[in-house]
Amino acid sequence: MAIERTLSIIKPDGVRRNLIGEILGRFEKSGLKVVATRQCVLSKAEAEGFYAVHKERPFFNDLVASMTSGPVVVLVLQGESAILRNRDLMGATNPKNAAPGTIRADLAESIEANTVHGSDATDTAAFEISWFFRGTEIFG
Ligand code: IDP
Ligand code: MG
Repeated sequence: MAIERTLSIIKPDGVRRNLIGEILGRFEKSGLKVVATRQCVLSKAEAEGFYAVHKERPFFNDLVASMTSGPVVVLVLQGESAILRNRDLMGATNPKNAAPGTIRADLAESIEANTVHGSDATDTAAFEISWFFRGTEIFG
């Protein structure tokens, strides 16, 4: 078991519905530490670059449109196995398939407006964290 860092984003639908505190509370109650935070509106270029891995997918344009539709809260979470623990807290991509008690099951509106992003592996976590934060902005 290793201490890891992972990138989380409270997506525009979550910020719009006043869920920032609810979601941060779930991370903190689970024992993950919030070691960096930033609120911003993603530009189209930032969202396209961040989600470049999905650029051939049919939902790519809708994904970029929804991620740029309002402010997001970008977080770095730190803890033992943080990447997998965050994915477990989030639940499945489609809220209809998400386990009860997960963020997406409890709070998400749809597969498009699914409220949170979370890195899915060590390499993507490193890329995604560096996309948003300099080392000196992370207080782990
Ligand atoms: P993840 O967010 O659970 O890691 P990914 O497969 O990485 O899921 O997809 C990134 C985001 O793209 C999802 O969170 C969701 O908002 C959107 N997305 C994924 N699959 C679909 C789909 O089939 N239709 C519409 N949007 C989708
Ligand atoms: Mg993903």
